[in-house]
Amino acid sequence: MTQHATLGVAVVGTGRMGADHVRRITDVISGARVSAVVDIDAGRAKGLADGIDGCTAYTDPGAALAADDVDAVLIASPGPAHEAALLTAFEHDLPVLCEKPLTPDAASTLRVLEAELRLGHRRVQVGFMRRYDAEYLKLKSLLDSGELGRPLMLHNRHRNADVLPYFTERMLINDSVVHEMDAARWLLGQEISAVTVLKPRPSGNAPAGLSDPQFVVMETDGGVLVDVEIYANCRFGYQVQAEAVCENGTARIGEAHGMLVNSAGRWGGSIARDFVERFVEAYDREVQCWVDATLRGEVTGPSCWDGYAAAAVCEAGVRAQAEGLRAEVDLIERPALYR
Ligand code: ISE
Repeated sequence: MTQHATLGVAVVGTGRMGADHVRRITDVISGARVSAVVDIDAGRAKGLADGIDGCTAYTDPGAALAADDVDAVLIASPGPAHEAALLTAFEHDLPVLCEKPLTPDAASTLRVLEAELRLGHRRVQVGFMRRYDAEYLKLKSLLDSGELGRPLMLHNRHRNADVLPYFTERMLINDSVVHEMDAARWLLGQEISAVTVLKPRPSGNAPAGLSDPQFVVMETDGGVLVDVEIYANCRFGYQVQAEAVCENGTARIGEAHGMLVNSAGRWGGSIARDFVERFVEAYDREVQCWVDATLRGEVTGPSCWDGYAAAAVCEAGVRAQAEGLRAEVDLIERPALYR
């Protein structure tokens, strides 16, 4: 790999997130350009590439990753396609930013982690973008400062206005609560050791077959309780909130207090429509940090270990959800590369 002064990025998968990242790299952040777009839909890839100077459209990730003008890869294809793309990136020793989930289950994530271990150095930053949100970052530094004493509980609310028709019950865990699983591990610096899932009666707004909302309770190996209300069809907007309860105080984020308007006998503000809007700055910061670190020859941010640990917690979560029991998380010992 020859790295150019401006990082040439191949974006693999140009659906909603992929197309948004193409826009971000082209128009928002510095130090990188999109030199390749890859999609099984040739027309969609060509449509995007045609609007960008020096960008080539591919349908085969292998061909794109072998190209001379590709220095790094951003993987935003559907989860089941990630493993093959990651292994191809490793063959070329290319730096990768991979959207969550790293892969859809713990066994395949472990295969990716082992392949990175064989390379002998980190190559992957996983797209857990909550870690780049300004409010999450403030909460993390407050907890790390010790000012509030030890954290005891972390309450979370994760609400989507609605979800696509193919959204399944296990996706409440794998696709949505996975963010809180990672955020809790990161905020607390602890691993999650067990998961329980409770279900109230389903909302009449939930599609048939989807028991929505659900209440997920996680225990950490440091004795903290983490709860998450996941409500995927709340209708009113997109809301992600977290409150840490500590020995000497509490701290809450995600109230989204932008402008408050008083008018016609009411007061209030607006609620984001979806995660692309709510977390736009976090995504920008995430991709900029990846580009900056890559240009410095470093790999920072959530690692394959974080991707694997989140996948293992998801697996316990899905078991707890299906069987109505408390499921323990099964983790391998953390390899030295990720300590
Ligand atoms: C989606 O995939 C995301 O990553 C969003 O952040 C989350 O809020 C949503 O529930 C997921 O489906």
